[in-house]
Amino acid sequence: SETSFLPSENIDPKELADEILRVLKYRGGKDATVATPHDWLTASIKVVRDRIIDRWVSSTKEAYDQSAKRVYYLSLEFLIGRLMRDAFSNLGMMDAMREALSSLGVDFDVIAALEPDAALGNGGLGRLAACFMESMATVDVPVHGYGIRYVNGMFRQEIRDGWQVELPENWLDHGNPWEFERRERAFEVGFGGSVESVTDAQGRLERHIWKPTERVLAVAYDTPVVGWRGKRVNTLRLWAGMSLDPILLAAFNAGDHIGALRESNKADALSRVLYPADATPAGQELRLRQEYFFSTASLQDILQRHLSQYGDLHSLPDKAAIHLNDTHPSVAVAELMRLLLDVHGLDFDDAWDITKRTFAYTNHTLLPEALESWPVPLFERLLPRHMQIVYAINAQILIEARAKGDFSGEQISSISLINEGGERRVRMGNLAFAGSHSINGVSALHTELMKETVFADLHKLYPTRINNKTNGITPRRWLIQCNPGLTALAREAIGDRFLDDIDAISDLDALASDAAFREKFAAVKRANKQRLASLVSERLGIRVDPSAMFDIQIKRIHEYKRQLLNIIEAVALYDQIRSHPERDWMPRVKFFGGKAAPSYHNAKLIIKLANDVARVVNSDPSVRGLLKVVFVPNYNVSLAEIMMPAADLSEQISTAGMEASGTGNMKFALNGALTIGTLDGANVEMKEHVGDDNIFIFGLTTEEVAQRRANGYNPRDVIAGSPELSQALSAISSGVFSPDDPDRYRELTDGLYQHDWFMVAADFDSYADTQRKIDEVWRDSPLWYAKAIHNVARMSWFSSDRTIRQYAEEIWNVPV
Ligand code: DL6
Repeated sequence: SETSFLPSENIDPKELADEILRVLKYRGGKDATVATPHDWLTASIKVVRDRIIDRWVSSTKEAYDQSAKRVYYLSLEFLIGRLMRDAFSNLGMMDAMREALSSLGVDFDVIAALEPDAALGNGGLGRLAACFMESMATVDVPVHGYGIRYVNGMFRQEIRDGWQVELPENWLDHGNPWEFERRERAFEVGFGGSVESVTDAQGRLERHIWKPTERVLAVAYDTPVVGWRGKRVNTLRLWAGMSLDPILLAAFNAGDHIGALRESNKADALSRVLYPADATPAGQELRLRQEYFFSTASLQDILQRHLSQYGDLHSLPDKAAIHLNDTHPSVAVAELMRLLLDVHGLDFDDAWDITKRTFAYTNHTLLPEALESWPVPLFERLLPRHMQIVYAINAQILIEARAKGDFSGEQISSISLINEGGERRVRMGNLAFAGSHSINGVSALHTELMKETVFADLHKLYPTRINNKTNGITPRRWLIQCNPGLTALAREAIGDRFLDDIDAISDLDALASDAAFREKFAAVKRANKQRLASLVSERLGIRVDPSAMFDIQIKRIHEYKRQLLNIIEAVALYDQIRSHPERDWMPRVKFFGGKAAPSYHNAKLIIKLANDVARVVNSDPSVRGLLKVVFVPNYNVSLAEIMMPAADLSEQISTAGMEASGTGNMKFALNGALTIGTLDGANVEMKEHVGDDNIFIFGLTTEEVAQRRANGYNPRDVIAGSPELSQALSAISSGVFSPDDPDRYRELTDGLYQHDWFMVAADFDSYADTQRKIDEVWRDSPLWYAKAIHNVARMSWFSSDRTIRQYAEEIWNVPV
């Protein structure tokens, strides 16, 4: 009923409480006296889910009835986090639900904290996919998200003796009340085998038939995704692997009980674990299998839906926009070609035209090590027909390039889908580019760099394809829901319009000069900091003072993101505070959080260093609490929801040219943190929006980084010229922070002296100077909060609603 979608004021908490009890009893088989907190959680989710289902059914029907063009968003990662709060908040039921539960003696916050994070992603790319799903439901774009239902998502990080330890995260242990298993929606997925050529009576080739030797099933699990005020509900369809023969009975009867489960185990493996690699290579056969598994299942599903509605595949590009989130699903280009050629009997030119008009691709990184490519022998063994198709596509694009006449041999080989230098490999980025009509970067700078670097030659061949779509974040999760204090303050000050149209948040700008408003704003920030301080005290036993500046760097641990620069600066500051006790230091807490890829040695060492520095600094009485360092373990979406609103200073300090966009930078600023950052990724555009005075930019630009590298950068000289840096590095390398193993960080510091690829030394002085300037602004709290308010007021352009509208209009050609 429509009344369910009115704001909470119109929902009677008493009726809601009765409904919860009914669900608990008839769908959970329990009554209130024996219900565990998990039972209450499940019942609460089912209550909101029921309301969502009504809209889900009507959204799906509406898209069908209107023959609307649908978007299909293929992503190997969806970093969703918790869903319950999102759903209640989007349906305006939060207050009523709190009251209803409390009348039953249940604390909403306690059960909400039990919901596991759906961590089906590594970092930025996966979280962007989750923000996009929410925004597409909000701005009314009909979409199916497609991915894998990993049983073990992102690992749980524990810190033992300062080191990262990875443990499996079993998010499905208590079942998943959000999802619907669709056994009837299952598709066969093949691997290996051979390709047969079928010829006609005259011996002319008619078609190819792929005869795989391995076959498994992909079974659909659907989760409804609800937009703001429940306007539209879309589907996230995740595939799970299932064996065609769950048990080999003959083997079992012959006593081979383990072997009897072989097929089943192989199928399970496809959707068992998320590869925990972010911007680091994950070159395992299983990974390629996962990529193909979810790509083919999604395409078969899409084609079946299209055929049942329209009966002909020539109209596919008019009715379906298939988006490739990074190269992970780019084998779909070859798979769509195979389905069109071999299964549906189209000719090559038609199939290729349909493919290019249907696909679009987003690139999320320029890091060479993260650009996927697969050894030709592996690709050929697992996907022999696709290998033939890749060669056929390659022939086509190389003919086009040669026909243009102005491509050198070197340029032709960089366009090729096959890297012939050394071990022959299939370049997945080139395949995605060749098979798409649109290729976008995720910030203005990144898009320009794509044109100049990795895709320079493909761009020359197809100059209209590359375009920019700067990332965004959903303001529902990243403001309204995670920062109820600021939301309430904004509603009181400027009314409710911003809830529906985030651009209206700009009305706050004028209040930056209003002392009374600034004080209220500061009080909200302080309460958010207090919440983080309590968490840190409970979980880590570290006491931090909420009146100190909370300086936060939370993101994946990677050398290019330069957590090391931040830690070295902490060491330098520690040294300064002890050497100059007479100075009026501004108290600071430096927070770190993030996971390292399990095989990334230096990243893990950086985590250990942060913890070693924290131990020494935090226990040194001569620091007098002026500096604290805290590494918060197991950074995930839920922790981000607590840390973003608590930040005063946001660290976005990557080596210029290396961070494609960033989205954490946007979340912090929207929650009133000031940014210290390089001119990298979306920081560049943030600076334009918030104004030069409201952001702290330091360090080398992209061009300067390139120049320094080209001119033979010598970090040793730079270090020698900076007494602060030299001292900090010698403290670290001589074991001041690792007395139990004095050489622990020698390798890390030697790397800085020898090559310093990420320009930590080159940017150090500029970074440290900027930090001291920031101290001076912090000292002037009216000035600080005025800047913070400007940040909140000027961030609306970074809403993923804006990003999605641009995708819809400029790439997918669907109305919004
Ligand atoms: O586009 C989302 C996000 C960007 O904001 C980050 O700058 C970028 O590092 C991240 N990339 C990845 C992919 N790594 N790979 N492949 O997460 O994408």
